[in-house]
Amino acid sequence: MNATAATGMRRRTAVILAAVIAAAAAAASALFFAPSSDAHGTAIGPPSRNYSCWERWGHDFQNPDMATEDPMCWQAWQADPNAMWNWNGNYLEQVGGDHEGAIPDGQLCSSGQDRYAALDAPGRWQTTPVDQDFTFTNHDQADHGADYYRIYVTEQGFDPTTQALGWDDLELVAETGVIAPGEGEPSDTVGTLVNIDVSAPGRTGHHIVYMIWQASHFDQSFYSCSDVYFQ
Ligand SMILES: [Cu+2]
Repeated sequence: MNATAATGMRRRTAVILAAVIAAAAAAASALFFAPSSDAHGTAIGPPSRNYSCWERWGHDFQNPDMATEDPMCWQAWQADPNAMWNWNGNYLEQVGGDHEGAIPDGQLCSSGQDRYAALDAPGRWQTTPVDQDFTFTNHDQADHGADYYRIYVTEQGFDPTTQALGWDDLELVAETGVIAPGEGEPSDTVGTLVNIDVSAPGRTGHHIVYMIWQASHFDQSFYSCSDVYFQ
């Protein structure tokens, strides 16, 4: 082999290596950021249980410190890491608007899906501090738009640390009409952030904010539980 051929060989090897590294990086980042072809969404402010656990621990989900520092996230990651990577996939299809018929009491946070069942567990989920008036933000990653959003907050007296959430525990505090695809604040990643003003007076301490997002591209209904602390 002459010197030119050897250089060419090294170059080809470098190109192949670069491609392999790029593919590996893409595979790794797919774990952290759901690909846009499969994009859906969830509440990011205050963050849903699964989004919150993914944000804090997604890069470090096998860290045993989580068991003591953030035990509800720990039990959720232990139950089904794959569900936690799919933080944006907590939805049902073809519910036909009958959310209460589709989701049994005690299973609202998982929308009745086995793989998200750990999200229904009562306990000391980490909370986001809020005032009685706050802005609720959903990340609509694929610009599905909405037929409507319904935002609920638990009644005063409900205790998320000991009770699983039922429909009777909720008060409807905000509802929107149709939101067109892309209407809202552009996200710095993909899709749109939809901000909804919420007012939930008369509450103190740990509560759950429950979202129903009826997407408009298809009969696809998203559900989420966000833990908040009214101060
Ligand atoms: Cu979707």
